[in-house]
Amino acid sequence: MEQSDFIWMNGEYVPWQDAQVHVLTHALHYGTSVFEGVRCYDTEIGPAIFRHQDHIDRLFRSAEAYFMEIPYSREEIRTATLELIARNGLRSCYIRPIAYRGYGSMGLFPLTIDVDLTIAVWEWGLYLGEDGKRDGVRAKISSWRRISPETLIPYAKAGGQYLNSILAKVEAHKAGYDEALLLDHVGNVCEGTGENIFVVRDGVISTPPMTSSILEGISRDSIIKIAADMGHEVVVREIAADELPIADEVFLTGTAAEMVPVREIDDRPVGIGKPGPITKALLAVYEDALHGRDERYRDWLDPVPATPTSG
Ligand code: PPE
Repeated sequence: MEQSDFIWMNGEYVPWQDAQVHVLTHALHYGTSVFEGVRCYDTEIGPAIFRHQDHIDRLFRSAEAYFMEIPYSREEIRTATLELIARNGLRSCYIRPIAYRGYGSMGLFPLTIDVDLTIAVWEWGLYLGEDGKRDGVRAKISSWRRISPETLIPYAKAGGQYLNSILAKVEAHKAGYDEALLLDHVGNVCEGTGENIFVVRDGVISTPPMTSSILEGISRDSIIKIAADMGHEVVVREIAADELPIADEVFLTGTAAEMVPVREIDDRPVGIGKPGPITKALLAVYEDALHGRDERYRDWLDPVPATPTSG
């Protein structure tokens, strides 16, 4: 991976290679961590973090779901992140805050173990590649179902939960596909391994609801708002797996992946087998929003100060 100079660790700016944890860190053994994936873009108004506050709020929601008290305020995390980007001299980057049960004791009762917080920033290209974004990706419906609310907490972005995504991702990769699509525990369409899904048919855009065990994506929310502003109807509803083969267009949204058309599902072309007109039109406005080129979405940007405020 691309390294940067500093990582913020429990309040301090630590050189990249010194940002280490003990092997008996609780989260390493039991997945007791919650994290975020955020992006900073080189925008018209300088480097700026996309929907920063929304990501921080979700971090706190995830932490609460697992009884973790983050020992910093939302505002402390926000300013530390802005400062970290400035100190690393980055104009665009991926941002990974993670709160985790640290070193102290083992065993499944975690509430006595301190919660640590680190924030890392580095340059990270698109998750499913530039060509995936341009031409669309080939997806496989996974034999693994997305975690259900009966076993875990689908709305939380917690470390351990990603074993589910990893199983689906590896299965798809071994079978020669770019990405896996997971159904929920009752067989409705849920999401990709790290992206939400949208389906277009007869000009109507649909996306699964919270009750389909999705992670409530911030990119998903942005696309819903942009689509509405473009005069499209977006229907949030349960989507049967049977609807995928008859969709005109399918696309995925996520911070790491941004917005990616799906051109094939289980070896059948989606629509005409390349990114469709609604997908392309949405993508163009979304790109403008991310890069501060569309005034309507400037409020979504949290600008990074031009120079580090200290040290
Ligand atoms: N579902 C899952 C399971 C998921 O991990 C993500 C984000 C989304 C939906 C989309 O959420 P949002 O980024 O708020 O639009 N996945 C993050 C981590 C990916 C990773 O591989 O790590 C991300 O995109 O940053």
